[in-house]
Amino acid sequence: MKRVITYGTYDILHYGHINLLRRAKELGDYLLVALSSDEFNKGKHKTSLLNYENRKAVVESIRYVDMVIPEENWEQKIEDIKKYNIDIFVMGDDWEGKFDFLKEYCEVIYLPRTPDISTTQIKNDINEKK
Ligand code: C2G
Repeated sequence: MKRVITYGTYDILHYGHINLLRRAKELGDYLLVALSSDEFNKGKHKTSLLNYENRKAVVESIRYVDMVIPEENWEQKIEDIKKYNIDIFVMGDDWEGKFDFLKEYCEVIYLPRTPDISTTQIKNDINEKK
């Protein structure tokens, strides 16, 4: 039973997110998503349109996702890997190298981001169409 974890905000879900989650699940048998809390998003200088409860309900409904836990700080990753017996940590390659310190605890894989799609772009498009 290979257990995979990934982290993110997952606001205004799009196929870039789905591509990431699908590939992450394909690397193992069980996928845990640590979903950024609204508070933590502030720390990432991100404001999500959808609040945590809303984003959690959406991500939990994705067929590739087995469990959603809150991401509340930058320091929890090592603890999460131990607590949930994680074998593989996955992130999009916009984070390439940033989490290599986790290699001491599990496999670290950065997957190519899906080009030309982002929540920021979607928000901008909506604003332009107003
Ligand atoms: N992603 C992707 N392709 C896109 C957009 C996003 O592969 N076109 C991936 C990102 O690389 C990330 C995941 O989808 O792995 C979630 O993206 P965000 O919600 O933007 O996550 P982020 O704000 O980068 O949070 O501790 C880590 C942070 O919480 C990561």
